[in-house]
Amino acid sequence: MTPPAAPAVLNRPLRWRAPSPAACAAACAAPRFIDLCCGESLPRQAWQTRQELTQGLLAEAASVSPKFFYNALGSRLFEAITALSEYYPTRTEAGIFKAACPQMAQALAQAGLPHPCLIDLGAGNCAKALSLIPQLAPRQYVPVDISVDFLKDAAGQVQNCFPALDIVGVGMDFSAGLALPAEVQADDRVFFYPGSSLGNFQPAQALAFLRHIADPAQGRARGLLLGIDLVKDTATLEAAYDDALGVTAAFNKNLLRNVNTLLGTDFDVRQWRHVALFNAAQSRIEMHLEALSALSVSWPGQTRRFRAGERIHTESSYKYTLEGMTALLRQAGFRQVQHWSDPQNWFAVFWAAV
Ligand code: AVJ
Repeated sequence: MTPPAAPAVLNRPLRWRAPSPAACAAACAAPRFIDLCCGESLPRQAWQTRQELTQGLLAEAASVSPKFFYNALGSRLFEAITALSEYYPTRTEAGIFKAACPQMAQALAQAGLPHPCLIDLGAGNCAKALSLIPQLAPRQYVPVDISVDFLKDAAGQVQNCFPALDIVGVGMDFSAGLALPAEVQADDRVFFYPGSSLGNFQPAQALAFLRHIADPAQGRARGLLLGIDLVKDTATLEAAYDDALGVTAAFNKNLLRNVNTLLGTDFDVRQWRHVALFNAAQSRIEMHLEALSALSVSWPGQTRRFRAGERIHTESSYKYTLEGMTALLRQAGFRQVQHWSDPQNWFAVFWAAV
């Protein structure tokens, strides 16, 4: 499949460039930004993070949550992954957006949401929302991400592209709940959860999270635009998570560097190997880090020994069927569910209205 041509704005690298007069004018309107996870310096949150990491590392089957991939370098490595030929999800989803965007806008309008408050979960570089904003015409745009500094830059770029748009950037870890700040409009909320990030939750947790979004006392969603990766042949799936250049391997190993920073562990990245496999019984890609030899890892007050070949489970990325995701959304309380997909049925974008 030929990748669709991205709008010029999506090809802009996230780096400093000499500002144009227009950009300088727009810089006067820097987006509002609320950091709820600056956290790593807030003693309580830092303590909770260390607790969570310690628990995972000391478990018999060691694990670290995939949210710890996303420090500043991790967000950049993920951005590089989305440009890999093996990683089909991003370009396939972009193709669906491009082809079906007018129909998506129509579905929102029919649901009485011609100018929604668009809440972008795990917005990252905001590239996906940038392609939809012209057609979805949000009254407010709310990019949310755990990678605070990366998101700040990206939200600033969105503001440069749409100087009049009301933007409220939110730095937060929403895996534990969606307590959005008061600056976020309460009405006409449409959640945008693209890229198949919902796949990081176990199906039961995914259901709970979808219910939380739809709950009038919590997320207050009127609708949800959800991108989901679909089950397909194992070779295609495994190549997407174990690319020839080793970018995904670097992304996986960078998690150990982030854990060193957050917890004070002494992981040596060179002692670990990237492993990606499709677990068909559970319908999920698993990523692990495997110890190349017997070793031990220490951090304040603790040590964990690993045998040669022992693994740390770092990510599960669940793959759904069209029927399975439709049923899950209905079960979560969304009444009207429809979807668009690519010709190969590799990826789907769902519109679910409450
Ligand atoms: C951001 C969770 C959707 O599971 O495909 C990419 C993360 N991990 N390559 C995915 C990821 C390895 C990605 N999500």
